[in-house]
Amino acid sequence: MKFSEDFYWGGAVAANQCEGAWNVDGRGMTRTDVTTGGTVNTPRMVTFIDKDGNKQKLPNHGFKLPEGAHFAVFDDELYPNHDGIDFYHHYKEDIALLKEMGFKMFRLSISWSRIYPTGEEDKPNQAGLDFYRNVFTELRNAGIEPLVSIWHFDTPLALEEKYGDWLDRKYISLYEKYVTTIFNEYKGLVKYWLTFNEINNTVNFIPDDASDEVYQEAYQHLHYQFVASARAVQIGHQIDPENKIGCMICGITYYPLTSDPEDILFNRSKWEKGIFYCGDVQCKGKYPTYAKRLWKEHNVKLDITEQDLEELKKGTVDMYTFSYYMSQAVTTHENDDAVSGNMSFGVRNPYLEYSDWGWALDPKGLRYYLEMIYDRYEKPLMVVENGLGAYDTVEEDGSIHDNYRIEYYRAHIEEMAKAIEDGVDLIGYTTWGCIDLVSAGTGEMRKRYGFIYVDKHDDGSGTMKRSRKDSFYWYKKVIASQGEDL
Ligand code: P53
Repeated sequence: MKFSEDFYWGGAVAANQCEGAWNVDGRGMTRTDVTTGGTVNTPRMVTFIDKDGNKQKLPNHGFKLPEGAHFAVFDDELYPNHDGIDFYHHYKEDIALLKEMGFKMFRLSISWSRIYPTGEEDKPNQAGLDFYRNVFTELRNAGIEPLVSIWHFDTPLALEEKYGDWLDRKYISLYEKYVTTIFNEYKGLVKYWLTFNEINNTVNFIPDDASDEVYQEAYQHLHYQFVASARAVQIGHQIDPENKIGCMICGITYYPLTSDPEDILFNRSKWEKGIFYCGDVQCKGKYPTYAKRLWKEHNVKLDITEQDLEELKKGTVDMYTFSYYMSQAVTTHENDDAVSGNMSFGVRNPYLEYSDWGWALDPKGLRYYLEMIYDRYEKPLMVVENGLGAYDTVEEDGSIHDNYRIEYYRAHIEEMAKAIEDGVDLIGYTTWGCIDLVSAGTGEMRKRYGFIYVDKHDDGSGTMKRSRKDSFYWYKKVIASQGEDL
């Protein structure tokens, strides 16, 4: 038996991608509420009114609100996250389906702006607190352990408009207020927490030729989030010593395309900047040696106080969790074979196949990542996102034969089993989008990840009816056999 009896098999979603009910029960807005749908080739756009009162939109990736502008929702645009898959009103039915699959853990996030609509209220919004209490209670009754992301890209929009995107120290105390509220409120109901989803995206996805100003803001943004995360770990432990609080890193396994030493060094800088930088601070409690070199490369000067450094030391995480979808080959050489997808994901690796969205399918890269990271930190690990975004076809009788998804999961679970045999302390696996939901990158519904199909489409139509794909029955069997019957 490679996977222990208490291994957390499950799945994951995020509030803004599944809940819908964007303006219900006092919820405040967040960036996704002003972000349109896109496709694999066309970016999602953020809508706003500029300082002269004109309607404008700019690509979501790398977006920064221009001086004097205000975010705005336009009548003639479609915002897929407004309705999501209406988990807000379907959670009982959804949790019943997860229970049927035998889930041990369900990862979901709390929407900050349901609790503090503008981020600056003194008192939390009771309706928001009640909603999550009901969801967590429902999960507990189903025998499913909740794993809660405190922040999944959803800063209250009012804060972003006022203070920029984590560009003000004020965020640390506002986040502290929010986490104190939820740790107190859900004490005894929730034990596993993640402070910031894919915290490393901020630097990892900066284009290589970005300006020093872009780097300056990204590293400063991250510094405030590191301190906020460290404060949350300390507060969470004070409120309930049983709490287990983790970091969450977007795990991409980087490979050099050639053996040219320049490529080897370039690859190393991808790991340092993109992957290790955040994990090192959050797991080891201090900035790594190479941080100074990274900052120098872009003339970055950070607002860091002595007190901040103390907080980082005291607030190291209990576990390292990460998402894993793909590896990425990188090179310093001229190369026309860039992977076309909804983001730049390096150059084509001739040994791998790619998803319809240009993501490299690489289960071995998962084992490599697990073993490398475990050796570096020696903390319990969880894979909290993994999955294949794919087009599904509903047959006339309503069945969905998603064999490609089953194959993807089978291969990744096999590699996790090898890592466990090699001694890695892997404690859980929550697959991404176990229920179909709105894609973060493209805003599409047709990029589906689920075991559970949701009748919702990119033009906004659909009954929201849930149904079981073939992978539903397969995953049920995998969980029942503790990962033996693949
Ligand atoms: P979608 C990029 C690369 C790897 C993971 O992504 C990423 C992203 C951002 O799109 O995000 C995570 O929906 C994220 C989820 C997201 C999931 O991966 O673009 O934590 O919110 O849905 C899959 O296919």
